[in-house]
Amino acid sequence: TKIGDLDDSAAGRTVLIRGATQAIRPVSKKMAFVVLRQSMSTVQCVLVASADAGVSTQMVRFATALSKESIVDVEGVVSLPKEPLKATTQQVEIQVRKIYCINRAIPTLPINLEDAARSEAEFEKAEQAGEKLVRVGQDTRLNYRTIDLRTPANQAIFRIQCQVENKFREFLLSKDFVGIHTPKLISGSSEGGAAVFKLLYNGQPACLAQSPQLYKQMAICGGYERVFEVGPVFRAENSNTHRHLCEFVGLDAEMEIKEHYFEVCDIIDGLFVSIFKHLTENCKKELETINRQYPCEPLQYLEKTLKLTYEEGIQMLKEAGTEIEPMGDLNTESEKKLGRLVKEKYGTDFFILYRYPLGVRPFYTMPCYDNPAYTNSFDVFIRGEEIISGAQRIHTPELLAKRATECGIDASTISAYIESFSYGAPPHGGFGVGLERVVMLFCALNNIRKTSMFPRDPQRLVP
Ligand code: ATP
Ligand code: AMO
Repeated sequence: TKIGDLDDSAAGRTVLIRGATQAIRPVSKKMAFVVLRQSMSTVQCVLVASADAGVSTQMVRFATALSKESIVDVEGVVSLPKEPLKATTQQVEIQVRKIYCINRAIPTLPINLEDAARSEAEFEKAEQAGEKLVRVGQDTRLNYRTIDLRTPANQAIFRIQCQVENKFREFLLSKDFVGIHTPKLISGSSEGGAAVFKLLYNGQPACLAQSPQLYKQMAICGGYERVFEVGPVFRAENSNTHRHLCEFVGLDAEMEIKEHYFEVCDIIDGLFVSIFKHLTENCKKELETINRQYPCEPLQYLEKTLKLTYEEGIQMLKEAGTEIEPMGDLNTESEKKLGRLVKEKYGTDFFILYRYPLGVRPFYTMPCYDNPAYTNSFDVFIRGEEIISGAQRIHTPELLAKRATECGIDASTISAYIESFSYGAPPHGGFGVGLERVVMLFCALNNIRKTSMFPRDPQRLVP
């Protein structure tokens, strides 16, 4: 039986449930409560010693001696509670007839699940009432991630993540994209810069792919008009921030462009509006569960995604008193401020900023035809933080080699990629999304480690 399915209609039925013992409350020698949990759902089981029910006092004693988080099988009869139960648990009880321990957890766990599941507001309320509760720090949670993952919010977060990934595939498949897989062991950098993990590949210097960039473009050169990939991305950047990981899940897409690179923006518009709608309409329980521990304002977005030029963005920041270098990159603080300004003016947490200066974009980015100091590129933001980068790409080998050299990349190290554009290459563009960032920012969580099941950051390689 699934605990989440138990409601009034099951009253009187005998059920067999396997679950984890979340809480054990002895009442007397003859009576005890055991709260059983399966993923996001819990149910209260009642043991009352009675000859009629075949429940002995030894059985009650056995149940009260179980350690928290042990795995048990319970056989019992579903009953309606005398008084309403907590809203977070199923509104029925199980009158236990038999209980078997399948696997016992150690008596004292390194973190207390009840503490790990509390919201900041609960801690503050308890403190004001003079109660001492233990806050479980981020590092401790990650050290004991298998326990931490059992909190309702964490159960919900990775279900949301799965839905985002699934919708990404579903939407792009419906638009005739083909799912591909590109190598993660590659010979050099794909984004430029030094942020690559180096290794030896049968004695030859190699590295872990910083993105599928070069290969997704080569797939377009290979005649696949539209491709996407979901796969790991490795960045050896020493970024100890709330939004950088050394390994994350990249959702990448690349497509032929017929007239204008806004065709890529239109795909992003349709894709993300469909993801947001799906989450809001079909993942209510998950979102409520996350909100209970991490309250947030629901994401505001427009039916047609707002697009602003980089210059308009800079202008808005200037008017709001931010000193800003017109051809430089926006720092995290300016991006967040721009997010707030855009929300005030246009009522959306989700927007596209396009036409970035050439100097702040990777070498493969197509310069604007009318003014090569700018590029046919864009970033996409949720709540003032970047979730996507994308652009039209250079599809002529001469310009590509020239731009690589200008950006300090030895063109001979990527000659196979550059040569691909000599054999007939259509105009094309694409984008890359960070999955963990989408979930973090959709749910307004404060740290990307909360949306990576086993995060890899500059300090962490285990568990
Ligand atoms: P992208 O790689 O597409 O640019 P990103 O969000 O990782 O995505 P970065 O260019 O790496 O963007 O950084 C954007 C901003 O984030 C930087 O301008 C900087 O302000 C901030 N940032 C990056 N790394 C760090 C760091 N280690 N510490 C503090 N801030 C950082
Ligand atoms: P970029 O480097 O901007 O672009 O990466 C694309 C998206 O990936 C996410 N991201 C990260 N997430 C977690 N930790 C990190 N260290 C990290 N770095 C980036 C962000 C970002 O928007 N090849 C291009 C994409 C393209 O043009 O198609 C690229 O890799 O959400």
